[in-house]
Amino acid sequence: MKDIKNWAKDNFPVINNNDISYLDNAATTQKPIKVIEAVSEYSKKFHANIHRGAYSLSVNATIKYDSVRKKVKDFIHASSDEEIVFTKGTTESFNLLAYSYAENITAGDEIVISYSEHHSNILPWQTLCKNKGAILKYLDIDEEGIIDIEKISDTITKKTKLVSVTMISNAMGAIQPVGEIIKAAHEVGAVVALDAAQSAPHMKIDVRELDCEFLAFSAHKMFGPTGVGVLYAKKSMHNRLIPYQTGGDMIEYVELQSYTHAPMPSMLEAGSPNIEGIIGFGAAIDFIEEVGIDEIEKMEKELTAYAVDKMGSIPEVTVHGPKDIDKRGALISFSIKDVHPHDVASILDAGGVCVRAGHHCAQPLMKRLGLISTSRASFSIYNTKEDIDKLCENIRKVRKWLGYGSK
Ligand code: C6P
Repeated sequence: MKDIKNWAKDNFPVINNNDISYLDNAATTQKPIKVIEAVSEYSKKFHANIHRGAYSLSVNATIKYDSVRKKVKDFIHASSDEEIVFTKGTTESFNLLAYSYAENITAGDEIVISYSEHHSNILPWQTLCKNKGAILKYLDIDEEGIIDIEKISDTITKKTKLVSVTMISNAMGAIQPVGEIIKAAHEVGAVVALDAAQSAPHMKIDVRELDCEFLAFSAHKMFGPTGVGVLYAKKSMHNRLIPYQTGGDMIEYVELQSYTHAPMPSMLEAGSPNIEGIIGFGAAIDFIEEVGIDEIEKMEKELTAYAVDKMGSIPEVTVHGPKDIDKRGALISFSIKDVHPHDVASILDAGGVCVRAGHHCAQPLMKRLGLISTSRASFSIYNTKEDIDKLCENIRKVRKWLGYGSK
């Protein structure tokens, strides 16, 4: 990939059709033509409901749909297709898990998450703890947003039954020490769920190497359609889970007053799924495989290092999160002295730069770090140093625009 700018324009219609530097990839990535065409081709030529029809159109749709499950399985190095549950996204994956695993939690048990979590990995556990009389505990973080491994044993104890943490913080960019956390959890017999929403698009995920029991991520943050996600559930956990929703496609037999459910993964996939979205997700995985996940990680690391340096040298700018680039994912949360992040985002927008501003759905994290909100630039493989230069050029204008003088 020599000329990324032209490659990006050739492959990503939104990048080609807008004169912008799109730096909100942690929120959602743009879709390559291949993904758009896969959805369109499926809708034009192959669409039928799956797992139902005796006719070949439906059988073929089922084959295409199930082939994506295999792609996802290979992508995260799971052991079997049965371990891959399709959901609407990371948020639904955690809600599903908290509901479906609830039978294993009783009063006085402890569930451990961290200050670094997105709300979707907080609220489902709050609800479960309230319903069961269990206790929700938080792993502490340092000032860079990294989970403090020195304090792990204060929080993960013999009472801990489940630990759920993010691999990369969407708000601070911190890569979390999940290896140590998984080890500590397993030592006390707890199971581990990982939030891979910000890691699956950027680095190799190997669930067997990680040795986690559950893992969640969203297709739309990795070049796929919105409304599609995954919950990986290790096979040895299947007998601990109960159906999340009931209805079509998740049953074996239905009697007047009872039913028996289908085996995994159907047990957790009630109703007609987002078939075209899942087909598009398959094309997104193909796209990532073509570019190469290691290549993506390498390019994004270079870009992030360049951006940290460049942004950090602008007076009045504070770059939040890890200083060590090896501990940072492909995103930078930043503040400009005396300027509200929403003003920053609006002024950058006027200069053709898209960044997110706010609490990034991570209010406990922001509060823990003494922040209310930040601006955030997040990168993907179609971004270039030119995008970072444009970001910095416009950051330099922000305080001027607001009448703070030339800094
Ligand atoms: N973060 C962001 O701009 P959904 O919305 O279900 O696809 O993903 C939820 C989610 C869960 N965990 C992490 C670490 C995330 O970053 C997100 C989504 C977006 O940061 C939207 S708030």
